[in-house]
Amino acid sequence: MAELEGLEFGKSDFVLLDEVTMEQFMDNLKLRFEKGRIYTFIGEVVVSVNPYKHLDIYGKEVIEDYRGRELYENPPHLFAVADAAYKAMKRRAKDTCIVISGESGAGKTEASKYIMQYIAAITNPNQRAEVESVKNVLLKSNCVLEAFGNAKTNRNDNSSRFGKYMDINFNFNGDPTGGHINNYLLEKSRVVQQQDGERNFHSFYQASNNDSLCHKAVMAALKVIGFTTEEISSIYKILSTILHLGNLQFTSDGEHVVLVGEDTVKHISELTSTEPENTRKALLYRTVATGGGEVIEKGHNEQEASYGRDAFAKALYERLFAWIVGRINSVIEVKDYNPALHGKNTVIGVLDIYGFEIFDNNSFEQFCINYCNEKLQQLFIELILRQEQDEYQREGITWQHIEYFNNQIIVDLVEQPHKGIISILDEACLTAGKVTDTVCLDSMNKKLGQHPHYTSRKVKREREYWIPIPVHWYSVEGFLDKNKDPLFQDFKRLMYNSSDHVLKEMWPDGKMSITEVTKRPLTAATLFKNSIIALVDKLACKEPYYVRCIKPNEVKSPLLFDDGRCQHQVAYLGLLENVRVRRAGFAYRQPYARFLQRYKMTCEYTWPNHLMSTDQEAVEAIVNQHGFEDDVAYGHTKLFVRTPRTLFTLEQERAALIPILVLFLQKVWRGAL
Ligand code: AD9
Ligand code: MG
Repeated sequence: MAELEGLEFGKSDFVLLDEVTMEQFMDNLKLRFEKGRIYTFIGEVVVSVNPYKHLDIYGKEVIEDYRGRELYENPPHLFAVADAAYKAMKRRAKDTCIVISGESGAGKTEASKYIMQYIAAITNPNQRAEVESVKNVLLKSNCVLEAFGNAKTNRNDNSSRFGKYMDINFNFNGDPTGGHINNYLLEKSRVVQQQDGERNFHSFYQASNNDSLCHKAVMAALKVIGFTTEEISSIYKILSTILHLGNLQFTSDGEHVVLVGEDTVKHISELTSTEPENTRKALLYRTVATGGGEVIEKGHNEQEASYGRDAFAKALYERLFAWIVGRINSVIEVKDYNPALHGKNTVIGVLDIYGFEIFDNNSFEQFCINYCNEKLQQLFIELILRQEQDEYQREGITWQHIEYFNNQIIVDLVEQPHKGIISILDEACLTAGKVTDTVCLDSMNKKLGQHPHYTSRKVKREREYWIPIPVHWYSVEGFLDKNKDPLFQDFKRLMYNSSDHVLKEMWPDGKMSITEVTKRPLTAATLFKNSIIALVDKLACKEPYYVRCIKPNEVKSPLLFDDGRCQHQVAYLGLLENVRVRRAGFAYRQPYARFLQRYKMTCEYTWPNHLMSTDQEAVEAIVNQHGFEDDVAYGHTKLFVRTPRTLFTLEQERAALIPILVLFLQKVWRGAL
């Protein structure tokens, strides 16, 4: 139980609420936010509310307060969770992961950075150069990934437009030896189109110099990580290429499509180290194989040419981003690790992934993001329950299963082979001929109409919406195209034939000739699904720690706690459920020795020392003296306490006794007794 905070700051653990109701939960959350206490526990989970102002709670002294301490010894904090994950990894050689979730602007990325800073600060006490260099690269990678993967949106000035999972590897000393970053679904559509008030990725503004301070920081970070001058130059040439593509227009001379601005093409071919004629051709024609195996060049119409240009720009950026991640990985990847020589290599994973996104008009991206959140929510429920059950079993305690909504049914609705939404979508994408979004919707209606969590409706402007998950509506408009995500092979070939080695490296599939390109690439939804399934598998085999972030208001104010918005988040994050699960069994558990150490002063048989043969017997004496017999269970190594009130009473008694004991000890020291 977190202490060192007075009751005026509310309950530092939601498990201590008198009753688990939404009202009490919200009152406590609000009170703590208003008092500047942005973190609150639910057992080992940290609930965090974005303060939208600088708080002096991340400095060196605070780090020292949390270093190596138990979760309940300090007020709730990200550092407490980071330390718990680190301790589990170091002491028990457990792979752990910290899953940070919450909606856009809730503070996930900031939290992940504080966690990484904490881990960096508490490791490598001997300042070994090679470990320092690994730490430096890990920390600097944030700056680069934010420049290329983040953008200003209407919800967050520094919104991550990709999901990030970073593994940090440790040696047996508990020092970082390397890491690996996985990135998920970069929102590449932003490259060609942004909503009003939003911006493109930060990198574009840094490159064109209205963000020169950030640009310097990114350049410095790139160099620290080890990007060569040639590589950095290629990166910025690609950014310029994309900007030029944005200026490229097409018109028609009545018969053919023509390019407006041959100069732009010249620039593009210079920047990409390609032949201008080939660039022109790739923009205006596509090579197709006829049924008879003949290869012909087919001219685009205006619409196709614009579509091709945009798809090319998006793909250039997506591949650039993936290449940067890969390049960072090549630097931080653990090499030459010999477990026989160096001991077990353990891992802490940190997941900073987009939370549920519900806009007025939700599209394919939101569908993917929300599916990912359903998967993570599934894992959360499963792991939290599984962890509880495992512990009760290990300790020989009888466990009463509690009811909770298992969202597996929703996950299945989306991902099941043959029957799920993604399968139906893929099927429509593979069908020859003109299958429209609405035809695909009809097919879903037919196959999923009876599903309790699926419904669709037609709304004005003849747009169709469907709903796989209650309260989430998606417009099917553009689904098929975004799922197919086509890019003409001509662009791939053009890039593969570039004499810029870095650029060429990003387009290995350009090697194939048109007649070889027969196998259909996997669709965007299937690729995403596969990557999320792999992610969940990775997380599931680790000991999980959770940070649940809440956004207090829509206007980035440090003063406003918007009750409705906050309650909504508490509900969909399943936080009340979390408290109930935690309380339904035994809210607290402590090893006998630790319990005894803390509360021995509250019992005459144990203070100052006990004469019993085991710590467990001494703990039983404390419990019996207070009449808490019905509220506890004795495990093999730990005492389990059902209701928070029991521990609360002991804490209060202890707090009342401390001043008396201090007086007593002072007298002893002064020789007065
Ligand atoms: V998104 O899904 O990537 O759009 P995040 O990552 O959840 O979102 P982020 O961490 O970027 O949100 O936080 C948004 C902004 O809130 C930051 O840029 C800070 O200005 C502010 N913030 C978040 N956490 C803190 C904090 N602990 N202290 C002070 C904070 N400010
Ligand atoms: Mg973020």
